[in-house]
Amino acid sequence: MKKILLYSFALSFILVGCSDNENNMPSQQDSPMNNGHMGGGNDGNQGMGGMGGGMMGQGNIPSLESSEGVTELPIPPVLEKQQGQEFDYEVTAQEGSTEFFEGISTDTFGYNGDLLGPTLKLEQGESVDVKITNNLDEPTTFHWHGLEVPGEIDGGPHGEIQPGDSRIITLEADQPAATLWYHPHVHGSTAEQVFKGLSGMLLIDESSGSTSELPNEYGVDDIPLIFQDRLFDENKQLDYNRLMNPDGTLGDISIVNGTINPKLTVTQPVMRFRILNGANARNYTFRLSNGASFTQIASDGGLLDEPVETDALTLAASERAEILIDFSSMTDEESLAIINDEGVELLPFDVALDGAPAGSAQMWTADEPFVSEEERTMPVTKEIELFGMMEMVTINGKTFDPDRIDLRQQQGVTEVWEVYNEPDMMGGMIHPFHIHGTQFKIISRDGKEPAPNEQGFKDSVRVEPGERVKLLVTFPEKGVFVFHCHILEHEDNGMMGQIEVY
Ligand SMILES: [Cu+2]
Repeated sequence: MKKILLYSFALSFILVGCSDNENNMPSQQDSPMNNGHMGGGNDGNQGMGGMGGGMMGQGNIPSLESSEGVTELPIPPVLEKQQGQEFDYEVTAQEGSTEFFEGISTDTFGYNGDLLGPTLKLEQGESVDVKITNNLDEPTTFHWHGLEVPGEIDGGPHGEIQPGDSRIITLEADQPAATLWYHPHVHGSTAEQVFKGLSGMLLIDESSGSTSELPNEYGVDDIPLIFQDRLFDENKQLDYNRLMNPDGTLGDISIVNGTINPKLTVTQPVMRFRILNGANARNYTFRLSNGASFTQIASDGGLLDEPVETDALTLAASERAEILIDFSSMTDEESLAIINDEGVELLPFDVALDGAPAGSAQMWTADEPFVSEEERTMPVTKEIELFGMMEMVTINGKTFDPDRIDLRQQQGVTEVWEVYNEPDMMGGMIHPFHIHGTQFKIISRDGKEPAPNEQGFKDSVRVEPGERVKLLVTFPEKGVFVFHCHILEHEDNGMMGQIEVY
């Protein structure tokens, strides 16, 4: 994936269009992103249709409400390095309470706090010792989603930490700079623990010697955005067992970085956003409220082979993307927001550039295809069939058994996986397929080259009903890893298998 630095150019995407809130529906015109296989992930298209009736899974997708823009977006703090300890960082899962609604306390879970977790920042090539502690009343695990670590410390279902217990593990950031995250993965309770608030960002920074000119001042022009939807009961509690949907729990309340009704004050002309779809199940298609385009620069596992200019970005649960938005031509009077496909304002911006210099960011291009001819023509050696809905979900006809190894693959040896989403009589639904312990390449979707914004490393991939996706998979570390659907309720219902890397 050799990059040629092309030139430093001012992002000149024109921020035109209506600035008045009543006319901010997204443009309906097709963009390259929205053609073909990219089009199925719309918020309103969770399944493939034909799933009518309230009891039938996600047939009724609750609309989110627009942010009223009252609370400045909180930025998760960067986790500070410990001094004089036998470990560098400490991450503790704990109970807490959060005031989502004024004057009302909601019981939540968090890492080192009441909700979500601090951002763990590792430098490329760095190795750190992390003390993980479970202060919950139930077992949990600490999964480093997207980090290529040995199975033993991956924090999958075998990595349970019992209540009150701790463990020190060594995490090595031996992979490209990327936006990753961490969350629990205890079998049968992952969905509930994430729903209650356990998620945090894990960033791999470029090594300090790098010459990247991308915005990288955390919290200033480099902003993590964790998008989630939540369903509250009449007492404004996250009573998971009452509220959950076995086909993927969807909420009507949008939270960004754990906050309802957020807004973000923008002070820099070019902003980098690290977007995580941290929902249990909801698919998001992000747009700008004025229909302007933005630049996607990274996928799950790092920078794209080439940046992609687009006006829509679809992410299924657990997928990430990094984008640049150029605010430099905006006036203080114009309004702008990140919206979803229904025009719901998820994150309004308050632009206050105050004479900041014109924006620029260094772009690059690739001098060879992301997937080589040799890689593209390799034979399929692993076949995965995703099937079902609700409690009846399977991979290759089976549900998860922690004592069964489903597949084996040799460390460092690349194989082609073909993932097929078998439709059912209801049509089927999108399953976001995630493999632990690897950043893979998407070779093709139904034989066709993936969209430019999927020509970068991935650890999760949306698979549409009836679609066959070919992946180029290499495991750099040994151990037992799981692969599963990242609709967390499907995962808890057993839509998961195990691979032993030897
Ligand atoms: Cu699924």
